[in-house]
Amino acid sequence: MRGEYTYKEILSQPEVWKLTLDGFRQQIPVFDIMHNSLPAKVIFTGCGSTYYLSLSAARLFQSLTGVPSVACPGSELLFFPDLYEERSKKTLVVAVSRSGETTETIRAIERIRKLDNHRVMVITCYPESKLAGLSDFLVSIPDAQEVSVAQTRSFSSMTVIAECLAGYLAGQEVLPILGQLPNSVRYLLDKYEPIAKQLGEDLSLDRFFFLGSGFNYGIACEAMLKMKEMSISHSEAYHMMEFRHGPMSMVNENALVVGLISESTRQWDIAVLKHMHQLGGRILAITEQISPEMEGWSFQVEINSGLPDWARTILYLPVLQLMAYYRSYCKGLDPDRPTNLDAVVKLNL
Ligand code: F1P
Repeated sequence: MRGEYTYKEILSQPEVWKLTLDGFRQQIPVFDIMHNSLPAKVIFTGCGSTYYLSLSAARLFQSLTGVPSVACPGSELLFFPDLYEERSKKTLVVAVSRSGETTETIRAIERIRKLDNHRVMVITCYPESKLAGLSDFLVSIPDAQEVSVAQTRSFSSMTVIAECLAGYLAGQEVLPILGQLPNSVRYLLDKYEPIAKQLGEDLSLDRFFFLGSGFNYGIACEAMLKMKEMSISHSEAYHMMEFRHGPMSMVNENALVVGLISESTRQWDIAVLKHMHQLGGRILAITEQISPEMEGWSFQVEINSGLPDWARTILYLPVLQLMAYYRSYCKGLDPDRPTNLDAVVKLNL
């Protein structure tokens, strides 16, 4: 059946995140090596979904540990290393890749390995992959592997690991905090599948905008990519406030504007979404707590996790994965097999 694997993989996230957290517990010695001597700089890198993951991970890592952290696509690190590398600084490069076989990421890491002062951590679902073989520190989550081409549970599980990494190295009580994620995602998938279906199957919508700031920007980008890959729809992602600086010209009654509301910028985020509603757009607000000011003009997903912004960020995504799945299916496409796309981009360079 079309989309069979994607659907199962999205719904399996509660169990797979649990296994991911168990795996983290077992791999704590890997992180302990770093605990006593944090790097002076961290570079997160990946391609496509795993670049977007890197964007959120870098924000998280810097915000929790205070260590300056940047994110870049594997190709940019390969072609323009001077923009990212500071050879005198003890640097940790975290390469993220579901497959561990993406050419640009591998090439970038092969270069990095020749540098003094640089260590490589790989986060992947394939411990036997070529990229894994290039790591000084390896964190693998085979339970999150997928049959589908578009990443869903692999992306979210690798994000959970990035949250664990940042939280643990920052001295947070990571497992009690992040241990709540599997139940929270189960609640969200159960409660909000009908909204995801309703909006996904609404073919009067012809453009999608995903807005999020800080930790949530990378997640907004990933939601945008799911909509594009699975359903071949016009889909864009922006930092929340950036949307007013031009892109809002595209808002009309056929637009869905999805706001990933952060608690720390809540009033600003709500103001942007209200404005987009006034311009005729339909609004989906994803928020920790619904407040009366959001009633009447938006669809709402209430996360209700009790978690801080940094720990909650991955919870914004699963309902949006379902929305992309339903739109794809409704358009007669196969969510498991996005147009023109393979699971790994391997280049003969
Ligand atoms: C990255 C990636 C995916 C994309 C497609 C091709 O792969 O670009 O984001 O959806 O499947 O590969 P990886 O390096 O994370 O395996």
